[in-house]
Amino acid sequence: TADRTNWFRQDRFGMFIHFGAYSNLEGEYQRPDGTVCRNAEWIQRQCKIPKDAYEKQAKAFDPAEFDAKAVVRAAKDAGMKYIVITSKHHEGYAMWPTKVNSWNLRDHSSFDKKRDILAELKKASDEAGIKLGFYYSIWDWHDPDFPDPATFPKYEKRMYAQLKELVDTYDPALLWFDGEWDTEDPHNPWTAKDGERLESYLRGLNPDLVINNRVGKRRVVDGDYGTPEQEIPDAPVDGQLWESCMTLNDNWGFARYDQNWKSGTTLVHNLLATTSRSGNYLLNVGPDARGRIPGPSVDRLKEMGTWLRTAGQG
Ligand code: FUL
Repeated sequence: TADRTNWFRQDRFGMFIHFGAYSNLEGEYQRPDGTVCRNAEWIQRQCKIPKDAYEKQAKAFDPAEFDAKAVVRAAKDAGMKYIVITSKHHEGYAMWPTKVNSWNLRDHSSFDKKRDILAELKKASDEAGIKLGFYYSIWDWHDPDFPDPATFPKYEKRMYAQLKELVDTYDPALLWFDGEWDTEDPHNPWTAKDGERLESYLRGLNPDLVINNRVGKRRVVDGDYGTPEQEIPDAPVDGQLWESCMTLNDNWGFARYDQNWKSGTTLVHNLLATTSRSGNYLLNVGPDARGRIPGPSVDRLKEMGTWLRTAGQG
């Protein structure tokens, strides 16, 4: 693992991107009775949006203004060295033209059929010397085979196929799993054994892949590093590598109503608190329905970069 994680231990500061079909709602769902329910990437579940209504809104998703070069520039200017983007969040919607199903940005959207934002991001990242990784949710709200232990193996096959597509097509440096838990969903069939099997499968595809601990059950032996969320632990967890992920406001996905932005001072403080404890800092942006990173996010990233360069570390 020492070799595999070399870059990860050096790079320290990354950009998380939460982008999916939920982004198209921009945090607000108007119910048939006219009332509005608010949430970001969990909006489908938290607002109990019926499947057909959710699919219908996804059909209109057209992030035409997603600009991979601008995203990479924003990351680089902030002093970030790697990017992790949601390839598939809990909603199950793939952000690349997967052949496994049609619930994806090419086949179920109003987006330009010739575009592939993961390919665009890969190219722009390579050109800028930035590493690219993919978040992938094991938990899947869309695939009917997920929740039933009897049909789960069928889902698992499709999940393996999607992950192979991602590795073969985009050669990611890192995979960031999520949705392995049973706290939110007591019926989540994912076990520690499933995690071990998946991890060795992925290592077989590419032994250099850096993988987070949510591939399994967040045990020290699962994956390469721990994933505290929205917190900076006092001490490293069990001597494991770790990366603290955090939002710039209160949400991961874009939420029009959420203007509770952290200050540049707080963000720099968090970055230093994390890295001084040998952790990595993965700071999130959530592009809007058109694919643009919100202005207040870009401003804060700029502020951090300016501070880092002034401090002579950028
Ligand atoms: C959590 C997810 O449920 C959130 O939506 C977000 O992706 C966060 C980074 O991980 O477990």
